[in-house]
Amino acid sequence: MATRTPRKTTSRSTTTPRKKAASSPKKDAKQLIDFYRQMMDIRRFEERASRAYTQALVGGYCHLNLGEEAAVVGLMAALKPTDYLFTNYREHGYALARDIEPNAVMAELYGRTDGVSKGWGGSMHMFDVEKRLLGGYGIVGGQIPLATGVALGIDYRGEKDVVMCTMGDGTTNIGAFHESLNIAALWNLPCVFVIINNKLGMGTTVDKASAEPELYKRASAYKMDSERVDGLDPVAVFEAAKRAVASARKGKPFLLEVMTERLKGHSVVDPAKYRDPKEVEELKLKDPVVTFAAKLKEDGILDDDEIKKIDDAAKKLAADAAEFAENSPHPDVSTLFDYTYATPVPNDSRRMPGEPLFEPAPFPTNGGRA
Ligand SMILES: Cc1ncc(C[n+]2csc(CCOP(=O)(O)OP(=O)(O)O)c2C)c(N)n1
Ligand SMILES: [Mg+2]
Repeated sequence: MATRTPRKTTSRSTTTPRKKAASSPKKDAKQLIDFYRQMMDIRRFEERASRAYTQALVGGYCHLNLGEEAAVVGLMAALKPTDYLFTNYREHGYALARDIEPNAVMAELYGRTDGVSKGWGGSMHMFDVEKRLLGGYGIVGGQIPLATGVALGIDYRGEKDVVMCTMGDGTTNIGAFHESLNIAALWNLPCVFVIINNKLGMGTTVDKASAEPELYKRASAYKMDSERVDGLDPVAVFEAAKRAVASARKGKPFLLEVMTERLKGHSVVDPAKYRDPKEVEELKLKDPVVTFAAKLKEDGILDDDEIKKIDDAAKKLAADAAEFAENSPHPDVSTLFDYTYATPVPNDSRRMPGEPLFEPAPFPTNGGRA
């Protein structure tokens, strides 16, 4: 196939010095407060989700964005509502920051009909076409070729949207990561690949899993621009994500590595005993929600009362979502196969769990002769 040329762009390019965007301090303060509010909403939502899981109200697996709030909020703020998002299974925060109703996100965790995936997806498989969140994937790296394919579709149709595809550090050793980056760079696809480097893939540290632990450098193998950013600072993430998205919108895919922390275990049930207690203690000092609140206070943007009000509102949002989820009905089992494929597929099995794969063959009455 012929190499695609980058789409025609305006005068901006990643190599020209960037002009500082004009902004008023008041507008900046409003945005910073909004970032903090979103981070707090995610924090309290995840804590509530964790509690619901331990109360056996949530089934399956449940992975939380605790510690990754600044990364989530900064990234999502750089997208237009019409841009597409793919994530891994650690995606509740992304759904919230993408403006999906907290009630619908919590109801999905509970597996109820009012959930964003009608209760059939659960924690790992949030999907909302309207908000252009195309999943939620439990297979490590499963989202990367799909995101690249959507970017190809956008380019093919000559549209201006961008795809953002987030993944963990551990995912960069999956073949699909390399195949996708290669084809995206070769065909100039409008895709931002984001590595959420929380330094752990389950219990394995990055330096034990990756020969080149500075993961953003992997983009150089595909002549792709890349950057590493402090993922505990929502403003730094936002600025870096804006650069990455602008590049992708011009037909130059980008690899962004966001350095963050996983405050708890891999999933809710993981006690993370493999972590050094000293390191766990140090995590408290790095907590992005706490440090960002301190910064806003120091800069005179929020005082203690206002911080408490934001926290109280976040707790109420999460509690209300949990109550809503508990009262939402379970899906009817007859709808089990309704959303497997977007369009009907011949020969697709509609067996209920436990039903035999094949009807027993009829007993030959003619002794088996033709
Ligand atoms: C193809 C595949 N291999 C293995 C697993 C099991 N698994 C689930 S999560 C995970 C670790 C992924 O770590 P990372 O990409 O850093 O993401 P994080 O959980 O830190 O967000 C593994 C190995 C899986 N789900 N899919
Ligand atoms: Mg990780």
